[in-house]
Amino acid sequence: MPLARSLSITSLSGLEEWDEEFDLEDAVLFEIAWEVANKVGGIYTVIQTKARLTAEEWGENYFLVGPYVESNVRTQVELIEPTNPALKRAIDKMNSSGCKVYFGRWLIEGSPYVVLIDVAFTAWNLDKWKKELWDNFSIGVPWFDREANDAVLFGFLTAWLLGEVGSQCEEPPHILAHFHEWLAGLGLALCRQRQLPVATIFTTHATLLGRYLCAGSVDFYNNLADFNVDKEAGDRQIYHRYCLERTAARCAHVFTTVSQITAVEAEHLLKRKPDIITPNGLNVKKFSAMHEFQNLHAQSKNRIQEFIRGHFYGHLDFNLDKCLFLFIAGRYEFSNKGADIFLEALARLNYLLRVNHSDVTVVAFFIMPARTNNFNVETLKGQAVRKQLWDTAQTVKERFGKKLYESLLVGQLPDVSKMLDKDDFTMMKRAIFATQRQCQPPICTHNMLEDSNDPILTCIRRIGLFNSSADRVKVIFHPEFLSSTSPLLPMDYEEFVRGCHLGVFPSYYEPWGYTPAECTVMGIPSISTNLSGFGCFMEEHIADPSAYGIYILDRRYRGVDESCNQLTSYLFQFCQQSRRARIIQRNRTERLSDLLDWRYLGRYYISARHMALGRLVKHLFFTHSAQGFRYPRPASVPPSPSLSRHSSPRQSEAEEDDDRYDEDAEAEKDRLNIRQAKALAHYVIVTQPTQPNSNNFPVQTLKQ
Ligand code: G6P
Ligand code: 1S3
Repeated sequence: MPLARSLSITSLSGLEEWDEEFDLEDAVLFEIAWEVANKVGGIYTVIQTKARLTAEEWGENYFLVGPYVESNVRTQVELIEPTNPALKRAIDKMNSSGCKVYFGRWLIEGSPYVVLIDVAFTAWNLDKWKKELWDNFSIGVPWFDREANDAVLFGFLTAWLLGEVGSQCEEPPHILAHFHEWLAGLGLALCRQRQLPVATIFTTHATLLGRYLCAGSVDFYNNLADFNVDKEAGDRQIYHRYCLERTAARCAHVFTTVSQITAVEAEHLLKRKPDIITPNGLNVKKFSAMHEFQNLHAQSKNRIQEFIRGHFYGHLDFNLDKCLFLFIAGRYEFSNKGADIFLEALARLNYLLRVNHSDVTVVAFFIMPARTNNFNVETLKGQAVRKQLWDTAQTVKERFGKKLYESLLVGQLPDVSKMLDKDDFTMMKRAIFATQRQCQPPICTHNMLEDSNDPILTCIRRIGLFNSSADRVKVIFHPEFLSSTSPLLPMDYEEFVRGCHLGVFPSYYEPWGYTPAECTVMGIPSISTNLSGFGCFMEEHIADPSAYGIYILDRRYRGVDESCNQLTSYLFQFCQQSRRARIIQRNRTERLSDLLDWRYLGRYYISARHMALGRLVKHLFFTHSAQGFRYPRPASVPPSPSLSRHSSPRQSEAEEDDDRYDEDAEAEKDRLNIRQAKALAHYVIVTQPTQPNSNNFPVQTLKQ
């Protein structure tokens, strides 16, 4: 395959030890996922944020492969002629055989090339391919499962594409194909079954069975080893999907997943231990001025406060300056995402704040999309009333200003008692009357279609958090993702997160969890759990996570009630922090963002690719050590044993002005520690004598 550009050597440092016959310039990387230029869930974020780094590493030899969805293509993709001659020939050949395959640039950072396949266009092949699937793998896909049918079409088409690319070159290049999640997995199994010269990687971002089991009332982690997987999958009518997933995992040269906890899950449920963990990163945006993100917090917080003024009109009997904004966001899986224990902990926090006569008010936002028929009238009215008050104040201010100006023009000090006339008072009284309200401020911003059995609303009814004046904890359920064009809360998700004080994600099932990671890179503290990939990763890499604003809840070794108490105590501690302590904590949180940058975490992907190539090309074998590093505790935090008491930077208001705390010096010390720790995180790739391919999994693993 003629190549336009060689591989970037920076990212592949250490490769000088590769066998000379192995020409790296000849390698091509295909990354295949249903969520390429097609946002469905978390995998989109993985691929989209990683694209810049991978495009830098592989240049012209990197191609993302996904489904063609017209609405997405119109807004995200620039269609062009294929840049690579062999790939062009392959695409042309497929198109002349009744397929519709497009080539373009995905208009995101890194502008990677994308090959988009219209699966519906080749649906006429479905029966034939399903028969082939049955004959070769004994997997039968029922006609009514639309998603699985798409997976079959997508799988056969991607395998066709990869086979075609290889056969279009006189000297076939080294092809690496990285498949994400079960929806793309069949292409991998077919590559192995057809014995294509392709080094394959399969990454699972959650197991199908794990997700289903956790959503039920199963004690998942204590019974992982004992599940009868076939029966459980069958009972949930996902046996065929499960077979597709398991076949891909078993056939891959290299099998990876996003966290240690999901690795254990995969070992038991998919019956293969992942070869390497590939944690999820983010594209970290660094500000030149260190305090820029603090300013952004203040700006966004002001906008949330405006919304609160409208939402609580007539009941604004709390001090907005002492109001903390907490939030949970994500797919609406009530117990998997921990919304259940968050609500319970909020009820307990409400009690604690009341009995301690705290002047702090907490507003907890639930941003989880559910079925609605639009905003409700009471919520919209709140914003209209606020706007009217604002307009009234502006009008009176203008009239007042005009009179003041006229008085000064004639050289007189104004008679303040005559500055406002009767009309002004009437206008102001009318505006104040409009703020009278008979009902409590609403919990939910929308009209829910299933109001009576919605899990969040049902739980709120049980625990009695109704936004009453006496409550120190208020709840707002926004059952729709945020948008900057909303008439209610016109902010996009990033702006909203920046304006909040704490993200709360007490998940029970969370292979990785991007929400707390996003909080971290924006300098917002968060609560996650030791059952989430992110929580475990942070626990492993940071000596004292809570000092950095990373609170990790124990949901693994404690019962629900105990975890709930722990969550309550985290929340209560957080409410007791002074403003100064929160600012310091945000600075520390933001300093962790390097750890979540693809520039650091991308190394695990590189390692997986080397391993896969090593397993395909038998004379190469590498041992890999994508060793990590551990952030020490912040310089200003005292060492143990007092650490456990002081690890979060709690200070009394009186201490706020204590200038013994030198924030810049702490940041500098932390940076030095981090540099030293990173230096230890060397990335070792050592060539080893040839070993037999340890991954000779029978392709027909599921055929007895
Ligand atoms: C940022 C701003 C400060 C502001 C503070 C509020 O740090 O730079 O000017 O006082 O946020 O913090 P808080 O935690 O009370 O929202
Ligand atoms: C999955 O998306 P989810 O929210 O369904 O993949 C994400 C990306 O790897 C991961 O962050 C998340 O935990 C998984 O659950």
